[in-house]
Amino acid sequence: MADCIFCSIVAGDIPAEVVREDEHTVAFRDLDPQAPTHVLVIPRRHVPDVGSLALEAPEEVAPLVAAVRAVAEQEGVADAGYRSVFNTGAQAHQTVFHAHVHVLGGRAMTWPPG
Ligand code: D5M
Repeated sequence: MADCIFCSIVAGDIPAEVVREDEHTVAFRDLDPQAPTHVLVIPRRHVPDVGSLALEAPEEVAPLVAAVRAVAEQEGVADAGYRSVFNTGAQAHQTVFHAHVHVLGGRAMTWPPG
């Protein structure tokens, strides 16, 4: 989609530190990391949020979640525990309207999130 920064990363038009790719997803390091490990996992398909992915392409939801797990294992944070976050909508601090999962790990998390 034109003017979508994450579509540009998927297309290879702008650089990103890609850590994993498969048929359905791309995972790359967040520009503004909030934890020692902070990776974004996105569907290649442009949809604004994960709920839209579930409606438009439900067969791509499981690969997205599996990619989150694979990234956590690859980054060495799976055993200690990690957080997966879908910010959905402006009030929830979604700033990029291409579905993405934040994978955060490498430190103790607090609850509730801010
Ligand atoms: O999270 C959107 C996240 O996307 C935010 O943590 C910054 C990150 N971001 C934005 N542009 C880039 C590029 N070009 N590379 C890597 N990371 C990026 P949200 O849940 O929408 O607030």
